[in-house]
Formats: sequence, structure tokens, C-alpha cells
Amino acid sequence: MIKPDAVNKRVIGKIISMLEENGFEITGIKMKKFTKEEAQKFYEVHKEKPFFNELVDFITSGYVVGIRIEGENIIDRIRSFIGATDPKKAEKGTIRNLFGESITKNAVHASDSLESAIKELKFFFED
Ligand code: FUP
Repeated sequence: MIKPDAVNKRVIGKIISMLEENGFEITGIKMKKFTKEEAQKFYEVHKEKPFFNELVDFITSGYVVGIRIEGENIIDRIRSFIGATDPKKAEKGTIRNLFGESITKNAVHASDSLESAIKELKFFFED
């Protein structure tokens, strides 16, 4: 998912191009704005964390772009491609290294398990 900071920076196209150029198979794209309730549900695993409210405010501050990608070992592949959560620690050339500005405004999200992918894809795609 491309987050509002990256949408505001007008790098949706660059991020999608990077996915395509690196062999990721895109099978769905949808832009939307999360309601507060959706954002709270999307990030419910973090609801006890001190940064939860800041995260919900940020993710509802603008448009996000949900991108479905498919393939072998896709969770590990996309998570190493986007880089560490904190852009300062993200490896050079990763999406968060290139486009993230802080641990909250870190440009993109990627599901961290099959279970979270199934849950998170439902926010964007009916099938
Ligand atoms: P990741 O799976 O890499 O997105 O990272 P986490 O699940 O640890 O964190 C989820 C989101 O919480 C991150 F995208 C950014 C946000 N976060 C903060 O805003 N502050 C923190 O101190 C840690 C994480």
C-alpha cells in the first residue's frame, strides 16, 4: 500500500514502475481514502502502541493506493524490496529509503504474513 506521504510526493508512478521493473506481478490497483474506523481496523494489531493514534491520523490524512501483487515467496520478496520500517535504517535503493521521511511517514506498507495479506487485501478488493 502506498501511503499518503508518497501520494502527496507524486511518486505513485515511480513506485509502480519499480515494482514492474523488478518483476513483481501486479493483479490489482485501487486508490481510496480510509475512514477512521477502517484505519483503526487495518492497524488493530498496534492498538495498544503509543504511536497508534498518530498512525491512524496519518493514514486517514489523504489517499492511499492498494496494490495486489502475487508470486512465489511474495511476502519476503516485497518486504525486502520496501526496506526497514524506519527509512533511515532501510537499505539503499529500497522504496522506504528512496521515498520515506520518518518512521510514520515511511511511504509504503506491505503485509507481513499470509493472514495479514488476506485481511488487508479486503480493504481494497472484493475478490
Ligand atoms: P512494518 O511491518 O515494517 O510496516 O512495521 P511495523 O508493523 O513495526 O509498524 C507498522 C507501522 O507503524 C509502520 F508502518 C510505521 C508505524 N510506526 C510508527 O508510526 N512509529 C513507531 O515507532 C513504529 C511504527
